[in-house]
Amino acid sequence: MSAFPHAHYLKGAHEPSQFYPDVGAEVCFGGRSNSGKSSAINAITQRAGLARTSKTPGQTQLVNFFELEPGRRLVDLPGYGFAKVPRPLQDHWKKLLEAYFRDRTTLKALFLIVDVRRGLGDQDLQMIEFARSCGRGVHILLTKADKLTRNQGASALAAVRRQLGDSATAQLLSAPAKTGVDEARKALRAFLREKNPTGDTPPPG
Ligand SMILES: Nc1nc2c(ncn2[C@@H]2O[C@H](COP(=O)(O)OP(=O)(O)OP(=O)(O)O)[C@@H](O)[C@H]2O)c(=O)[nH]1
Ligand SMILES: [Mg+2]
Repeated sequence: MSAFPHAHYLKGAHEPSQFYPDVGAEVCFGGRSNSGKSSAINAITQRAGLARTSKTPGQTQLVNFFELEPGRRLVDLPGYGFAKVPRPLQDHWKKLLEAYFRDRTTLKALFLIVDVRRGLGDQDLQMIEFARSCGRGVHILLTKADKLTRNQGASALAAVRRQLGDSATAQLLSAPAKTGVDEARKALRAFLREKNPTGDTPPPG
């Protein structure tokens, strides 16, 4: 049984004007190209094929909105760090992501997807810093944990936690082995339940 049996794709946006209406609550999935964002989304929702995965980096080219439950969304962001994406498009994505993080009132948190074998790169650190400066929560999913031994995974996680301090939480994840999937789903649900200061339910009276 899927954790989100009614999850479905809403739309992709190439411009802020195409963003899905900003009501309810959402969590976005960002990170380097090919780090496993789309696979993580499918594993966490238990919906194979919900987000499109690929061996070719740079596959997710739009800000893709998915509805998990009424008023609760998950957003798959284009990945960064893929050199073959033409410069003008990279600049366009950067502006698009900045606008999204700055202005999106329903955005509760960034789930930052990092290949556990690579660790945090400069762009990951910039993304964490930027999300925090916009008042968003940050949870790191160290993916592809199945590529490391249990000990190697544990020490990679400890290193990332030391590096992050209180600025973010972190965990290991493997999409094919399903390790860490329950923990990630719990974190996702916790962020989506957070009270929205701008309110999706109007105050009484
Ligand atoms: N072994 C292993 N492979 C994984 C895992 N997660 C993703 N992959 C593989 O990594 C590749 C990229 O996965 P995607 O989920 O498409 O990555 P993405 O971050 O969405 O990529 P872009 O949308 O192109 O930026 C695919 O070949 C996946 O099968 C994992 O946990 N373990
Ligand atoms: Mg993707």
